[in-house]
Amino acid sequence: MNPLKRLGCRRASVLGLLAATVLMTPGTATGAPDTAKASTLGAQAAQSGRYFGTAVAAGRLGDGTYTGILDREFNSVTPENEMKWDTTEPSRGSFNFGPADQIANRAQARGQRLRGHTLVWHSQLPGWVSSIRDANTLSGVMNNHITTVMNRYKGRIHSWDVVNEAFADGTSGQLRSSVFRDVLGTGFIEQAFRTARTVDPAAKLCYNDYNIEDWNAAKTQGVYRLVRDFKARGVPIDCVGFQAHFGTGGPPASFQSTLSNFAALGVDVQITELDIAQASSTAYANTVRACMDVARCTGITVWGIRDSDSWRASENPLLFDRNGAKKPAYNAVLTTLGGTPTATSSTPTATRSTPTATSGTPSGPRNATNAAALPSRYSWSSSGPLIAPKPDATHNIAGIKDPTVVQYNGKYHVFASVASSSGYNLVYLNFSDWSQANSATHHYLDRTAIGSGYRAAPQVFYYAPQRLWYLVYQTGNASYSTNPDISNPNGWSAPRNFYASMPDIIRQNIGNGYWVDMWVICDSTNCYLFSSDDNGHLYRSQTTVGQFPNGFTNTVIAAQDSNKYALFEASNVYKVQGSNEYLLLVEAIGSDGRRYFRSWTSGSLAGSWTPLAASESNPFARASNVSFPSGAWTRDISHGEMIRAGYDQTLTIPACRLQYLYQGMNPNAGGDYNLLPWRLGLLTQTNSTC
Ligand code: 9MR
Repeated sequence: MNPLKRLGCRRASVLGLLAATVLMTPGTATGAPDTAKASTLGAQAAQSGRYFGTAVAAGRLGDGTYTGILDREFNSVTPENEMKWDTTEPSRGSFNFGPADQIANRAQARGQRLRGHTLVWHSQLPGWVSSIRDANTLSGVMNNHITTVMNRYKGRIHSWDVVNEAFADGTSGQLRSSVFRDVLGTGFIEQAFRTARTVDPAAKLCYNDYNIEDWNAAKTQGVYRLVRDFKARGVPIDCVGFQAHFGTGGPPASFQSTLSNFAALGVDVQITELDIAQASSTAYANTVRACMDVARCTGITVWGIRDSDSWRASENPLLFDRNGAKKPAYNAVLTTLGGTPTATSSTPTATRSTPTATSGTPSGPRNATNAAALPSRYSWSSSGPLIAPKPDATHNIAGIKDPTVVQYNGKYHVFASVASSSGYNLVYLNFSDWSQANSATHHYLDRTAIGSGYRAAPQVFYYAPQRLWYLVYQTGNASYSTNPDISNPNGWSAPRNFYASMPDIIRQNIGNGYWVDMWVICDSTNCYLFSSDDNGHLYRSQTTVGQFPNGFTNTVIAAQDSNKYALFEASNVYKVQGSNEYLLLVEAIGSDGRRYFRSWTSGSLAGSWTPLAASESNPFARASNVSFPSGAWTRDISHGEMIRAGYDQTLTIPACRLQYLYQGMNPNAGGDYNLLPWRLGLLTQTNSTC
């Protein structure tokens, strides 16, 4: 929903300007893949689901040139030294997370992903550890270190270098001597990975090393045997990091084979510390191509930003010169990632993507399998108003709107917009039964870290891979907060944005509309963010399940209608339980000026949408197909949400006896849109055949 535009559009509809409007038959929809090219490394890498990161030094974060490039180009960050043992636990049991927090918090606030580097390494190890001679002591110390550091950043690190550089250089193919190997034996690596898995099961656990890029090297073979053995025995390991500190020639000829051979063991591979003496374009392009050509190569990190930031500064090994200007190798990398270089210069360039063609792709009839899942006509029975505003001394609420609801732990948890003359914010309530909905306590979320200011149209779900609740809402951008406990209103984090700014394709199509009603849904591979523009367009961006909530890109028009009122806002997308079908609902304004819902289905979230019950005469839910046993209190069936079968990010709904929580209002009310008396009611499907 949108706050400000309402006067205009409601007046238009009330004046009956639409009465003569012929409703467009189904919004044309396109599932065309986005082949947009980006002009920054991170944005371009994201188009293939990869990240492009850099090592970051906390000490340089005050340098504007440095942070300018960092935030423009990179979507993953590795603390260069700040998570190493000598910094995080300089003396036994005394932890220092200051510098690492500085990097982690900054990255998180900007939607950049984090790599953790590193938990167990013979170097940058404080003397108190390297002097331990007792195995029990060292074992406890190592486990405690892993546990404490990983817990600190739990849920925030996509990949952890659990063990770093454990193999010897040269021809032995064996572990190097270190306090860990010498005191604990070769099993220390397994112990470290097992401990790490129990602490943060969502983080990918990597073994990271240098000089393992050449398939023929003894060291490479040693690491390969370790990973093969771990996989064979079920020891947890998810990835291998190839540091890729190369000489002037770049990667060895066998590099891509090495990556593929490791990937074939069932692990991801990542390039974790890339730098190349003298930074030849060819050498960089060859390195990046090796990753792009291996499906399980999930990302690339360069080991610093400007040459002057590098640990090997005299070899000028990075992508930016000491002034921050892009070097030729930068363009080689961007091109190899699939992007389009702009002029090589130090001027920051905004991310640009070419809008995708939006021509409609007519979709075929629903196939037989899917047709069985949902009927193509609907009738409903509505409750009376179940939830009304509960103003208090500081919240002079006129309407409660845009509900989102999950059932969890025996309760309904409802979040909604609350509207007053001073604007929009959010409210939370829970209750065990609809009969108690009206007596539930309203918790105003402007009193929490979510904060005051414009927040509206929430959507709640549990993101199972991170074991976190997400509340998605609009703030002008698409924003979210997280909470480990849905029932604790004070547990929500401060808002963060999904996008750096409005995607270009939206800017180009929004006209006089508003960017509203963000909606996230995931399948097993990707998460999609839908949004509307009150101008006839439904947009869709995507990221991977692993990257979520970061990396939303590839924004396309998922559906459109030349009559903006026919494809207006408040879209919902659900997975239908027990079928391969997804259901799309979009709110429209009918020829009577009243709100109603149209529906479509698709076999995939990124596919095209086929009309289901999508017209004024055969609506999904409209006053005309709803009965009101307790009195016709509303003629609008407006912004709401289905009662789901579960509560996770798949947004699964039952196929039978659907229920829809919606906003309605006294049809005689009028005046200031923000003061309209919206209430929440519940529709129950009455024509379910199952
Ligand atoms: O870049 C890091 C440099 O600032 C430190 O002085 C150095 C100390 O060992 O570590 C550098 O990073 C290393 C990384 O942590 C592991 N692989 C090799 C990197 C370059 O030495």
